[in-house]
Amino acid sequence: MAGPVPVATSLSDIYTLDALNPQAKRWNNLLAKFQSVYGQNAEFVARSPGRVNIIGEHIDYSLYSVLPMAITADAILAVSTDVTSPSQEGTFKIKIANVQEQKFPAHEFDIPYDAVEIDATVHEWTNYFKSGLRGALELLRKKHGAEFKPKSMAIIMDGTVPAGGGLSSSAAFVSASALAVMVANGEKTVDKTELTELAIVSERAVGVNSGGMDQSASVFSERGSALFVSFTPTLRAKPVSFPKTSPELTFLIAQSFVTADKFVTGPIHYNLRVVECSLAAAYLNAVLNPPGTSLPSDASPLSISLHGFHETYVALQEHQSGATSSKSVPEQLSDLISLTKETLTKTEGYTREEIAAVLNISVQDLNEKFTSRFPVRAEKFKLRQRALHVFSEALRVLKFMDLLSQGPPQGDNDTSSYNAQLGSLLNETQDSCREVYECSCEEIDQLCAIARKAGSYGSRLTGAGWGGCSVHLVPADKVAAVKEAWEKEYYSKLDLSDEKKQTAVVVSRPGSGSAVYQVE
Ligand code: NG1
Ligand code: MG
Repeated sequence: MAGPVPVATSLSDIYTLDALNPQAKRWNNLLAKFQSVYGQNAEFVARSPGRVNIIGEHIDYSLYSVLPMAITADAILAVSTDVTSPSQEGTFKIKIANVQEQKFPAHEFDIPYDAVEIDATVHEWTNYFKSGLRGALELLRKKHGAEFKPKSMAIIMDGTVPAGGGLSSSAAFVSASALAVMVANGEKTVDKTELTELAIVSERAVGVNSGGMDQSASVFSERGSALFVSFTPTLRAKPVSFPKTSPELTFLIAQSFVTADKFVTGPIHYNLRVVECSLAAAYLNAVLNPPGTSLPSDASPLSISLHGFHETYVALQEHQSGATSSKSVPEQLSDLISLTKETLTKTEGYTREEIAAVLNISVQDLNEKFTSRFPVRAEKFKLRQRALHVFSEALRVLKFMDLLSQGPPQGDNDTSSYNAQLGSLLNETQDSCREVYECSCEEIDQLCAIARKAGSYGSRLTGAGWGGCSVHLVPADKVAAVKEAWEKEYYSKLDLSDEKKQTAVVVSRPGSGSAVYQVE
């Protein structure tokens, strides 16, 4: 599972094994495009998929474990390093084009060896490549020393993960880019953990202060399995299979066609939630731990997380009582939910002044520490609601994992009630996202309500929310009914092109993670 990304897989395998695979046509098209734009053959193709998150929403950046799975839609990059270098000393060349050339215009960059500049204030598709490039070069420089000279590259990219749709087109593109750069610069094996960690940090350069779920799912996933991703003490990804059930379970992904653009709304949505969670951790620490306790700096986007608070709190309690805690993690999380309710009593939220006073720092210091790198716009920070969502969602993930590992009761021919238990956890997640974390939207709520009425066990938003995609746990024999209900009650009311209609709903099967295919 850990270990290297498969680098030597031959491209011809894809065609011979899957001659009828619609993907083969797309890959051929990519290679033909490469030939027509650059007048030569690509050397290799790097691929990374999008993902759907099954459960564990908005908790990765608080360092709690999540359960996503890779989907078939992906980013593929055809690459050659046979590029005339720029005349300027100390630079290398990147030529990059997209299969959809109208929407994503081609670019050429001369880049200094040690300074990949990214302007996160403009929303430019090549920023994602550059962020993967920057991360990969940092790693390569660490490995090979300061005199390392990056190779020039010519690239054609094709992406099928819808942008702004909650299926993580960005992580697919960044991970595939970082992988492509590693291989272009001669790496014969690429370690999955290294690749994921660099992709996580890289993506923050594009302006979103994200957690690590998407990149982990994109890199580590294995065909046929979901992926349990933990972030502490180190990044770990474990494939998880679904038990056999009857009726059989299917995941449906339904687009809302509400585009949630994190670049526009980051300061009031995503990045604000990251700040609220870190502030909640700091606040709970200041009130509940002994005076002077500082939280350990960790891998979360703002270096202190609710999970960091959780661990510190439990350790200090144990220390005080002189015993090791006999409480299980679910019990600890239940305690934290009660403590949060008692400690963070203001439902209307907390001002900067109020928080700074409790943390015993100035408002200026608070701004410097929590809101300077990724600006946010808010008068009040809803610490109570955000912490409650995170602790309860972390608990739901553990319950879901427990159910999966137990499987349905032995000998049951009809596992409907087991299926319904899985589904109701997803429904609880949606309730919490809508009411407590405030990251859903009317359209997603509608899609969920329609699906449940037509037979879905559990329906919820997936990814960041505020639009984008929803995921539904549906018995195989109800898939048609759910699709029909959506068409009648939702999609037919939107003015959709045929192309959009076709991508509105997909049956998702867990797909495989990052790989490189050699073109011979
Ligand atoms: P989307 O919006 O689906 O890419 C985002 C974050 C994740 C995670 C989810 C919410 C990025 C790249 N990803 O996913 O890390 O926090 O929201 O669970 O921003
Ligand atoms: Mg994204």
